[in-house]
Amino acid sequence: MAINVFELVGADDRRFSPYCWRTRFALAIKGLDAEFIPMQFTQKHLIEFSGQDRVPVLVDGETCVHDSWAIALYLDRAYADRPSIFGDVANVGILRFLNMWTDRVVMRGIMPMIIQDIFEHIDPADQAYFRQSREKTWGGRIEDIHKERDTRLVGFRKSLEPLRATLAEQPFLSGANAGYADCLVFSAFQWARIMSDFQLLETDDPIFAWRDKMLDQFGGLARSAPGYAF
Ligand SMILES: N[C@@H](CCC(=O)N[C@@H](CS)C(=O)NCC(=O)O)C(=O)O
Repeated sequence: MAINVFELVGADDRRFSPYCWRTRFALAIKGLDAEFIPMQFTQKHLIEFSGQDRVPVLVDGETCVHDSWAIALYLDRAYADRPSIFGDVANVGILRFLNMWTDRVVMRGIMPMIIQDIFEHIDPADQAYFRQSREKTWGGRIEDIHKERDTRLVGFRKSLEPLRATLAEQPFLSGANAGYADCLVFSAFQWARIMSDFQLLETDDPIFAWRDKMLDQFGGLARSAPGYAF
């Protein structure tokens, strides 16, 4: 039976959720196919059966798992005979840190810089919900938050210094080859690329070169998604 994954979709079939990208990459590492079912912000009834209102939601036969982190753990457990996402059990804690760092530092840094672009690239039916929920979270109007993005960019780039320094020493966070560590952090850049043409990175930044290599992993999975080509 096929694995189904509910994921967020914007206008023009933009599959932009960074969390759903983590699940796409986890499936790619395992070499598993899945059917992706698009859901707009205002179509939460589609995932009501999961008992919560966030995507990704993965359905595998009788099993339903939500939360990209829980999904990755599930896939490694359920498909233990396939390539491992986490590798040694000792990696789980380190990867959890990277999961959190991506959410709390990288994505929180990016969000106010691309908030207006996201607003403009979601389906018009979702815009009122997005405005109301995000303006509450960010404490201001989307248009005002947007105006500060050039100022925020300086601090954001500085916040990436540990990533930059690491990638100056080795090709990928996982070492010689890309692994789930890379997928976690890259998911934030993929989210931005799909919804915004704002240049988050300078082209001579080692992070830019790494991001480019990540676009080509898994047969060009990330590059082939509708988004901005840079
Ligand atoms: N910790 C969760 C976060 C899931 C999450 O926040 N998903 C977003 C999509 S990017 C969502 O469903 N948002 C719906 C909303 O904001 O109403 C995970 O890793 O899957």
